[in-house]
Amino acid sequence: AKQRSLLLESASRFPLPSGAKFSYGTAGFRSQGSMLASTVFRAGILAALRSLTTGSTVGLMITASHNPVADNGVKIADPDGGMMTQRWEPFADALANAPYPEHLLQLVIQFSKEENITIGGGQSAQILLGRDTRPSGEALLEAAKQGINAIIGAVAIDMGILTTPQLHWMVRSRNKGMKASEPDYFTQLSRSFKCLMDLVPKEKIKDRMDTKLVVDGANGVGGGKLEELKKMMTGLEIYVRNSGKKGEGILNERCGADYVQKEKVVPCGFGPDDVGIRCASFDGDADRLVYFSVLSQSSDSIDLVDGDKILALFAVFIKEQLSILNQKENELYKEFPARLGIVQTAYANGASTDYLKQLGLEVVFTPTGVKYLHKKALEYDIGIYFEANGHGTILFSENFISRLEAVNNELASGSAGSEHHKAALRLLAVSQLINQAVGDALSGLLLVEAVLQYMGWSIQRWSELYSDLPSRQLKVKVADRSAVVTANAETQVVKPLGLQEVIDAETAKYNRGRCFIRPSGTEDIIRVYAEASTQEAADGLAHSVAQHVD
Ligand code: NG1
Ligand code: ZN
Repeated sequence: AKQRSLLLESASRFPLPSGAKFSYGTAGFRSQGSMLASTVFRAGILAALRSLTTGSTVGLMITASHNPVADNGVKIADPDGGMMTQRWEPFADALANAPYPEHLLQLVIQFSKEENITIGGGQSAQILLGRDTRPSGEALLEAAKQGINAIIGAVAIDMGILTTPQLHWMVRSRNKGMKASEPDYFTQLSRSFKCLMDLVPKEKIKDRMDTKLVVDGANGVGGGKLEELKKMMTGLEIYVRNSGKKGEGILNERCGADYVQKEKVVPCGFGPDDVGIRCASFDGDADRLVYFSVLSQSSDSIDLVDGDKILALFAVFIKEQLSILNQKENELYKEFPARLGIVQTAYANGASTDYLKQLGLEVVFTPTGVKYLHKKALEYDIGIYFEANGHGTILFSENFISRLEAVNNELASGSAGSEHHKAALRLLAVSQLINQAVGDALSGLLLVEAVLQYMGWSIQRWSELYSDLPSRQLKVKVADRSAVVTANAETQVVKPLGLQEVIDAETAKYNRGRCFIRPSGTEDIIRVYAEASTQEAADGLAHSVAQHVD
């Protein structure tokens, strides 16, 4: 009875805006920040129930990533630090759209019954809260707290302003019983980075490439965090622009990873003086990372080094370490089998997939959205996944890590300092550096830098691993995006009937043509992607297919 009145009373403070329809989508709820108080309040309830039923800490992050500054959003991190289980998404949607407090209460009662969740039975729930730098974030955080407090036994812990991956990392670390504060995060990243740098082969150090790096922080949360992390590190000369400090510019406006990747032009704050220098862009909540270099003094064109190429760089490095571990001439040689898997989506540039397959790697595809890629990558000893837009990470299985630790221990006594031993140490350091919960621009950046030093590669040399096929992405506004249904990792249209045949016929007209369409999970549009041997051809293919979507 106490729970009922508490919930009803709290819910009455957060009325649903009229005419709104919320959907958990690809990456949580998103909308105009001013529309979201009721949604975030309800997400607080959702997070509390998720924590109660798992008996572990969960996370709630308030961010709209690369979207405009007036937008905001909310998503839940599960106990392992990953995205909330998809099984709960229908309940999340129902909760977010319940018209009145009574409906909300009924939904909570009914769902708790179905999921065997006992509220007020003395169990406790713990929810870590984080938000990015958006102005609407503070009030929304308060709404989340009230949602959590509306469930008896649930406790909100405000972690302050964070990058999305920091919050996911904290949830994961806390549930593993490890240190989980922000200083712990910075310490883990800087230590494992140093470890990798110390393992750079001596002969590579003499022709060591430039250590200078300029980072576009999208005027979001990542720039400031990088500046904090920088204080704990040596070996890199990092300059941050679009850091989000007052007066420097607007969040995600003409800057950031999404802008750079989609528009392929120089972001705000960068220009002729940066020609040839290694540059990187974060998105607004620092879970995406792309690199680029400014090509000429006179134009705004860039050489984009996207998520696919970051993936290729990591894959080459990991594969090399695994082959060192498996060299027969190693002292204490033992076979060290490891299943290495690469996960991409249909947006991966065709040239990247060809390159990875030529290396003999196993490449698999999933639908768009990190939740799908992450799940697939978990099936391997080492799973590397990246979206072309720069969201990705490397996952190590627990079994693999313990085998690696065992090898490391054995070698540390017998042949410490051997190549064999160093390869094991490098892989262990990577597993510490790279965020195991979710894609993370900060940790990804440090790994890219360490690997470039190891290879002795400039950004130009890295970019030449393969040349991207020209591509074009278009958005088509439609009355009902759910009319388009796809299959085979979104590469085939199954509804409306006949549309796939049209796409096939158009695609066949182009050399190296590839084209697919899919409904966006975050915007009210259909996305069209086309690739072909020239830019004109890719544009032509995308536009002709877009006409048939309308
Ligand atoms: P949608 O709107 O479903 O295409 C976009 C990105 C995804 C992912 C999500 C979540 C593209 C083409 N799509 O999803 O890769 O990052 O946002 O932020 O970039
Ligand atoms: Zn993001």
